Amino acid sequence: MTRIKMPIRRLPIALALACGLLSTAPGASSAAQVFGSPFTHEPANSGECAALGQPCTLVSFIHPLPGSGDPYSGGAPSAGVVTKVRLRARVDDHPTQVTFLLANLAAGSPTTASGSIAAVGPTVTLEPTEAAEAASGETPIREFAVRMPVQKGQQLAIQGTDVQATYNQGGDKFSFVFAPPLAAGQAPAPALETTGELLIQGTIEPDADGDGFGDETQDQCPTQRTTQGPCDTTAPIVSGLRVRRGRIGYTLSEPATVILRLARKQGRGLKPLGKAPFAGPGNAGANTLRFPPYARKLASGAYRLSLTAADALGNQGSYTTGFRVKARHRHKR
Ligand SMILES: [Ca+2]
Ligand SMILES: [Ca+2]
Ligand SMILES: [Ca+2]
Repeated sequence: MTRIKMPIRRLPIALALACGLLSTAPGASSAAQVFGSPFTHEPANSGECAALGQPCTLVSFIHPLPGSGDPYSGGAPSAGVVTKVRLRARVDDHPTQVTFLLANLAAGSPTTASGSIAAVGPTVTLEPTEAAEAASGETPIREFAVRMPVQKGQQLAIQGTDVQATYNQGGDKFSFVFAPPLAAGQAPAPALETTGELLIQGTIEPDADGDGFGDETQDQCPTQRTTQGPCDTTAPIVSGLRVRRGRIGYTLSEPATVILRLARKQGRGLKPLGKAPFAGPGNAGANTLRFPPYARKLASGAYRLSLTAADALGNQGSYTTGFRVKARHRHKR
């Protein structure tokens, strides 16, 4: 569990801008964006779920914008992956658990809304905060690594039983309370009531390849959906390409799409055989196939077989081999 200090309210506006905290302009983004609570407040009059005596879901609706404090209800400013959430929650005597969520929220008015779960993040245990509050005078802001694919406009949410993470002062209707809690995969449910600002903030990273991993800290290859490790830039390696007794054989270093072409040598040139290249099996390891029907009775002469092997990412390598067809002699007795 990481505890961080984020004295955002003391940041000058220019610095907050530089940090992306005022990211109100939605749309495609090429850098991480921070959205949600600016943490200008401490939890107050919170503990909605405990008051209801049952688990509940708290979904963000409005957060004050950093600096101006203007209400903003746009949720996530862009699509991508939420890679971190920060929560300012007071926890009394006993550790308590909270689950991070993203929700689709349709607010009909400031007091009515329906909500459904869009993504489920981790469930974490929050330790009591009394000692930290006594030492620093503030409820700590805790940061958690998450991986929640997000669409523009979705809202940060939490689910728990006994967490005090709202600033419920002055009658602000900034969040919606769902009890019973929202369940993943269920149709939108109506909110039970409203409450104050949910003190939660998220970091969205772009996800250019749409693999569900944030491109700045979770995905080493933002151009390839099939990998989160280093990019695959290697073409399949073909070994043992040969023709023997009417069969073609080769070994591939990785699965590939294999295209073969057959040509007959004529003088210094090559004359393609058949109208189109033909496909071969593309398994990693040994592969064999017969010649296509038009090439099963080849005239005597010299031939060239070329093979192109491409992996799923388009890395491709080309190989050739030559072979001869000898004239068949008829022996008369
Ligand atoms: Ca990605
Ligand atoms: Ca990737
Ligand atoms: Ca490869």
